[in-house]
Amino acid sequence: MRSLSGLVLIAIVSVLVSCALLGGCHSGEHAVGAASAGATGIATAGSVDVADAPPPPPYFPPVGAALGDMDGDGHPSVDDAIRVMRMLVGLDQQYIYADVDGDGAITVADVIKLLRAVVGLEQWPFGYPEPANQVSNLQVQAQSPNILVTWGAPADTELTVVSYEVARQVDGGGWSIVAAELGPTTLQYRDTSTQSGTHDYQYRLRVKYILSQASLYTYSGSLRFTR
Ligand SMILES: [Ca+2]
Ligand SMILES: [Ca+2]
Repeated sequence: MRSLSGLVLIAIVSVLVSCALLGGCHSGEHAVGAASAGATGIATAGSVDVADAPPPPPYFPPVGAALGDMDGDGHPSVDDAIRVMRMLVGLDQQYIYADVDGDGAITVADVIKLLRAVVGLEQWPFGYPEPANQVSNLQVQAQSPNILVTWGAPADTELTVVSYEVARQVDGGGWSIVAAELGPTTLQYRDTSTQSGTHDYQYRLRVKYILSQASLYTYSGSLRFTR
């Protein structure tokens, strides 16, 4: 199955390389000279044997890499494009670095744009991912018999928020998720499952964004609460 997937990918990439060179699948008119010069680069890069030596998972570029630079070497390559293709066809988890045109989804257009950069038809780099910022002003208040958790939406990012995840710790024990997927417009959570007696509660919250991005956790202060 693995080698079949690899062959399919090679076939698809071959078609896309043709599209990128001819400009017929995307946008169009480019100097013949540029396309000819690029063709040499593609032929060389095309010798990568995907079927026999797929790149090792998890295919995530290092922090700070440019969009589309999936292997983090600072340059666009067919290998980068293959990694985006693998996400596109569901072989790997999708990741924001593969969204080179920044439209919030990984599509064939991203692969074509990347391949066009490989042959010099697109300017490189395409830019950098938006930061997956944390929430602001996380607060907890006693509203007996519940605890109310409130926060502010993350600032300074254009990334689309998918959901918020809230977890709770009681008396310094382990963290348990009390709300896994609160909607993107939600800015509070009422904890109705407080325990009887007096306990110390702490909450942490993270933002889940599109394309498998998540913020770091934001931690509340500790609240001693009696029910
Ligand atoms: Ca690269
Ligand atoms: Ca895209």
